[in-house]
Parts: sequence; C-alpha cells; structure tokens
Amino acid sequence: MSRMDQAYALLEAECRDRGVDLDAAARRLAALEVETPSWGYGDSGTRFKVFRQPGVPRNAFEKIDDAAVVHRLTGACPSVAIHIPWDRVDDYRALADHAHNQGLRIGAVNPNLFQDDDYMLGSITNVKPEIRRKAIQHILECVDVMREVRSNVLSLWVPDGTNYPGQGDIRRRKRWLEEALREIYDALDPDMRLLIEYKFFEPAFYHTDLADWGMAYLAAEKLGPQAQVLVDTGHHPQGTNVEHIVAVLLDEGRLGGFHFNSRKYADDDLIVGAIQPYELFLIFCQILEAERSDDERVAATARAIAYMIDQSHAVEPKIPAMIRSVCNIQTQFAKALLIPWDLLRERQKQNDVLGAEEVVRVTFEMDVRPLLWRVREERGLPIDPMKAFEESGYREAVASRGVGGSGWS
Ligand code: AOS
Ligand code: ZN
Ligand code: ZN
Ligand code: ZN
Repeated sequence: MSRMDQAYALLEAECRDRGVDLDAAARRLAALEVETPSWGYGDSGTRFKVFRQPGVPRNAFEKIDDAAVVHRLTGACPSVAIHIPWDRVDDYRALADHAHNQGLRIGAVNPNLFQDDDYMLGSITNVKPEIRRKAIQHILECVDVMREVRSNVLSLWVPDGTNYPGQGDIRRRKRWLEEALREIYDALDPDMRLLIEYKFFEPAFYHTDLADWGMAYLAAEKLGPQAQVLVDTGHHPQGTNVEHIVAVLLDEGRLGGFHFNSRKYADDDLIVGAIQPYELFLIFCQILEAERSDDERVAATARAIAYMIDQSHAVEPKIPAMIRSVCNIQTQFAKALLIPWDLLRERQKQNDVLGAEEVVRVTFEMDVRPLLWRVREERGLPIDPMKAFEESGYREAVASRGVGGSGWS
C-alpha cells in the first residue's frame, strides 16, 4: 500500500467511526466550483503603489487564458468574473467564445462605480441626478454585457458613502439607492440574479450607503426573488460572526454568493484561508448544514450559492496565488464535509456545551489531504496543483507579455 493509500485508509476508518460517509464527501468535494476574478490576474496594489509584475495579462483575453490554467490544474474553476470597464472589449461574444474554447465560461459581471471622476461624491446615491443616471446607465450596460457573454449573475458593489457628518442626506440617499436598484432589477432577464454586496467602510469613512448585510438584505427583500445578498468575507468589522450572518441569510433564502478572501485588518483582499481558516470552515459548516435541510427553500438557496474569489495580489505571483486560494477553499470545504451531524445534534440536544464544541473543533483538526489527493487523482488532476504550475513552463511562456499588464487603472 502506498503511503497515500495508507493515509486515506486511516482517514476512512476515522470517518467510519464517526458515522461519516467519506465517499459521499468525496463526491460533493469534486462538485465544488469556485469562480476566479479577472482582476486577480492583473496588477494591483494599495493606494501607495501598484507593483508591476512581468507576464501579467495585457487584456481580458489574456486574463481568461490565465484563469484557464487555474481551471486546468484544479478542475474547480470553470468560470471567471469580469469587471467593466477593466475588461471592456469591442466584442463580448468573442470574449465568451474565447473562454468557451478553453473550457470556461464568463461568470459574474461586475460594474465599476468607483473610478470615474464623476463618482467622487457618489454614483447611484449622488445628489446630482445626471450622475445618478450615468451610474445607472453603466449598470444597465453591464446587464447587456451579461446577455452577450451569457452570464446570469450581476455582482453589485456600491462604494457610495460620505466622509463627514452632514455631508449627505442619509435618508434621501437611501431612497436614491432604492430607486436605482429597482430600475436595474426590472431590467434583468428572468434567469438573472442581482447579488448585492455590502461593506462597512472604504472608500467612504463616515457612512456607507450599503454598509452591512441588513441593508443589503432589506434592499433585496424589497426588490424580489432575483435579488440576493453577496457576502465578501473581508467586509465586516473585526470580530463579526460571519457564519452567523451566513446562517440567517440562508434561512431567509437570500444568500446569493460569496467573495472569498482573507484579511487581518480591513478589506485586505489577501489569499482566502491564509489568515482565518477556522472562520472559512465554520462558514462552510453552515452551508453544508443548510444543504441538508428539509426546508426545500433553504437547501435550494445553499445549492445555488455563487462561490467567488475576490482578491488582489499585490506582491505575490498571481496565478499561484489563485491556485493556493482554490486549494485553501477546498481544504476547509472538505473538512466541513466531515462533520458528524447526528453526533453534533445529539450533543446539542443534551446541552453538552464542550461535547458539541469538540465535535466541530476535532473535525477542523482532521487532516483532509488524503481526501483532496484522492479526488484529484480520480479526476486525472495533479495531486499538487501548485507544484504542477511551477513545472508547467507557463510562467516562462507568458514572460513575453512583458511588464505593464492590465490591472487597476
Ligand atoms: C470592494 O471592496 C468589493 O469587494 C468589490 O467586490 C470588488 O473588490 C470589486 O468589484 C473589484 O474591484
Ligand atoms: Zn498612515
Ligand atoms: Zn468583493
Ligand atoms: Zn472588497
């Protein structure tokens, strides 16, 4: 027996003892899909500097090429989120075909409401009607792009807010926000979803028009069933119980998607799972528990979640950063798949505080690498996607792109 088989056999025995079906876990893990963001392949940085790396894609087509590499090596990333105008092209059909030819599709379309000079004091909540109109038109243009690329997710992050008390009329801005969202919502085709993202601060520091999950939920609730909330893991005050938010939104049928990343301080957009792996695991526990729910609406909501990465790789090489991110997600997802739910329920019923906590923590402490290896091996994927990338020669092959690729600009 190879060392890998031995490790798997050990894990299997442990799962059997705990009443967990490892084969079922393997099947669910193999089906996990994570969308990567086009902007994660481009140059980005902080407000201090954008460092230019060699070989970075020069346009949307080359970003798709890089995303295709991540998908080839992980088998888990069949879609790419795009960002308008960063990924603006003359022919969106051609972009979608380019993706299709490499086994990919275009995922969420992200409008940009933060880089036009006109939006300095707000986009869809700007006090000036002509600027609100311009912002709405841009989002409607993105809905047209969705039709061209056959995307069914519009991810909307509204950066609007104010820096000082008195600067804006918070309630009027709320009405403008609602008006704009209504117009956008009404423009959607029946199979499209509007995912509303929230963030408590930055770029605005005093108040943000869509500051938390409650405001995003309220907006979605007023709009209708095609509107849901998008949870970006880096968008909460320190100490927020994100998995609790996830549970509430799932229970209300309003959890639409995630922007995964990790952070230490604010919206750091670092590699997901690099800093708070336990939080990521606990989020997946909530989702997998919801997938098992006998409330069909809750289970369907959980199954339809759009898992997306939202990161900017400022100092690390972009493709390996993306592969690392996908592997980290798979690791925590795999762990959550090994929760012995019946045992946990039992201990909850007994009010066994430490016993219940132990079930969850011990599951987190399990070594799931044999499971990941097996799933990759069975699908003909490299066991170690990071190493496979280093050995692929891709980095050398794209060096001819030079320095100064497309990114935050
Ligand atoms: C901004 O903080 C949000 O996370 C956005 O989702 C995202 O970073 C942006 O749309 C990409 O530029
Ligand atoms: Zn400072
Ligand atoms: Zn985000
Ligand atoms: Zn963010």
